[in-house]
Amino acid sequence: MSTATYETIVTSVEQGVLTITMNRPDQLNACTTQMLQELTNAFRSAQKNDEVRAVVLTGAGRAFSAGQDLQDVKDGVDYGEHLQTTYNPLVKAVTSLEKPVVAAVNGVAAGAGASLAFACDFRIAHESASFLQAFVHIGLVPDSGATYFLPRLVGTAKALELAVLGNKVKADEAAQLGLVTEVVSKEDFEKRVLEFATHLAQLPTKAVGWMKKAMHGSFDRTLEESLDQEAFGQTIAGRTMDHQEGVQAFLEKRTPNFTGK
Ligand code: T3D
Repeated sequence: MSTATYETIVTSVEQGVLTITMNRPDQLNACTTQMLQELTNAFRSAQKNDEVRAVVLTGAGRAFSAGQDLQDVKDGVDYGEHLQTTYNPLVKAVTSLEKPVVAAVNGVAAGAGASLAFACDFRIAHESASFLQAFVHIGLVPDSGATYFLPRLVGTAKALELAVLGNKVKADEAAQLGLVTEVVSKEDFEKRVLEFATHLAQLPTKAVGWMKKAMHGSFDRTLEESLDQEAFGQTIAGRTMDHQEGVQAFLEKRTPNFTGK
């Protein structure tokens, strides 16, 4: 793991799970340039660290993230350039990480904060969580992957409705829409997130990493290309120790002990 010291995020590793906490609670974890760089570094370090087999992204305090810190926007900045150097590398670091990523959505996720949650592989929502495509309220367009992830999660019509109307989607509605994996009560939230992520960290990590890559690219491929991709993936997975362990455990009628190798 990188020994980098972070100022705007907190990281910890427990049972193979790296938890990254956005830590600007007084600003609802709104993203400054520094925080975006630190988040990107943390996700890139997770790729290199064999100890890490799953990642949780969450926020300190009552919010997941309110998106771009509107106080941290410099006069005359080109937003497109800013996105290309901050949010876009972060979104790519999350999606290209060959390990599962859970957004533990502990409260409101607005603007690019919602996009970040959508870029994760799973979303566990606290009962007070909500999602807000806030961009329209300040005359901007969805960014940080929202136009990619949202239609894939809820369909084009609903994605457009959420973007144009900018209404807040509460946790239960988010679950009905398929935006979140599950909604958890405040009493059980932390325990459930760790339980869910620990389960992910005990899976055959290389196979899971490959599944993530294949599913993300799926809509861009023909059936023929998908079949080729699957055959290639199965060659790789078939050579892992985790595959051997999975078969051995099945034959011995026991639970497999996957190591991520
Ligand atoms: O830069 C680029 O490249 C462009 C990229 C843009 C990406 C984007 O994310 S654009 C969208 C930016 N985000 C927003 O527009 C959301 C703004 N915030 C809100 O709409 C609301 O705060 C929330 C719905 C998220 C929460 O509402 P509520 O009522 O629970 O809390 P609040 O009272 O509005 O906020 C609490 C504090 O957080 C408050 O500070 P104060 O008054 O206590 O000192 C508020 O100003 C601060 N805060 C909330 N959001 C942001 C923020 N400070 C800076 N930036 C924020 N985005």
